[in-house]
Amino acid sequence: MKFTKGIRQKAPWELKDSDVTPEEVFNDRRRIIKAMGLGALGASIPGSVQAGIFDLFGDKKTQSQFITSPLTYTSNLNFTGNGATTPFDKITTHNNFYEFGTSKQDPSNNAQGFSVDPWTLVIEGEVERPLTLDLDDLNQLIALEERTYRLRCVEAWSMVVPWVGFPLASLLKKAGVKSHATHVAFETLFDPEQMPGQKSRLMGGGIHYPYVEGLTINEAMNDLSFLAVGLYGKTLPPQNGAPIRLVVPWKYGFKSIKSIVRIRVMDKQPPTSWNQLASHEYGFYANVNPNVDHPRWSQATERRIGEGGLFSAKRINTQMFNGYGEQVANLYQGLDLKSNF
Ligand SMILES: Nc1nc2c(c(=O)[nH]1)N[C@H]1C(S)=C(S)[C@@H](COP(=O)(O)O)O[C@H]1N2
Ligand SMILES: [Mo]
Repeated sequence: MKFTKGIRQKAPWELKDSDVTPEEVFNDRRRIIKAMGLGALGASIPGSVQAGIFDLFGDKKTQSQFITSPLTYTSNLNFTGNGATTPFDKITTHNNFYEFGTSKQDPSNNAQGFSVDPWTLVIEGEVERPLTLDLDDLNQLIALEERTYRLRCVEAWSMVVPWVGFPLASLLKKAGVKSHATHVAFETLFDPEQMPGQKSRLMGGGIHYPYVEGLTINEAMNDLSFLAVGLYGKTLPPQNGAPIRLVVPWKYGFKSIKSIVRIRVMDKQPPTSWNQLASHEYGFYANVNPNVDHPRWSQATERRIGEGGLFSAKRINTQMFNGYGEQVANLYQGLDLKSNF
């Protein structure tokens, strides 16, 4: 829960269908109110507030405004996005990263001081060779490739993101998964000094931190499961999950855990943050499925961020497995996708 200038901002688990659909309109309305306030006050307003009026015309943020550095990679031609890539300024200013606050603008505003150097990622548990990787290892241990994937949030919005990274399976193979392993657990950094949402239950949306996620071993070894260290050719901006985050494009966005410090191979299903918060609404599998509605809203369509007009985003049909069924449908043969959501 968050209060912004008297307007109560609801967390996703509180939203109703009528709340979810006009989110962009809601945000634009807030900007207009801000802008109208400015009009009434005239020239006497301070510069920081004045910035609000330019928001109305699109607060474009460029790559140079975030601390990112160029990466060396090759383009994977199987995942090019066919030119439909969401603009950089949308991908980096419309975020979910509750460690930095629950509104879409909070992460880009509050995460800029987030320090990821030094960083340690451990791969442990049911593996032959546990690994401890530092920041340089993340960008150099495995050859980087660019893959443009669709990202579909459970809140019914989506983007198309040109990630840079490597398959999760490549890393797991380096560690050597033991034959009886069944699942992989992921954990985000816990650092309340750097992540204000971890200090305040109100700001952190009620999640029990650290944020945790998980996959079955077969999902983790699927070629689509990707560890991203960059987007648009450069290292990840903090709000997108620097220095390394998971991307599981056939599942709802909350599975794509950010700023990972621990990967633990396990022999049982691990707990996951959104499932812990509201188990009747967010399952372990969380496969994108237009035929299974969220208890409070439809999943049949989605708003494609950055496409459409100033006050709306283009609405398109949601695809089964977010359109990646050819690569992953075989993982779920015999599983009832309605009850195993
Ligand atoms: N640690 C952590 N990871 C997270 C989240 C979060 O709040 N904390 N939000 C998730 C959700 S709901 C989505 S939709 C995606 C959004 O990724 P993006 O901001 O890069 O678009 O990140 C996911 N990973
Ligand atoms: Mo999401």
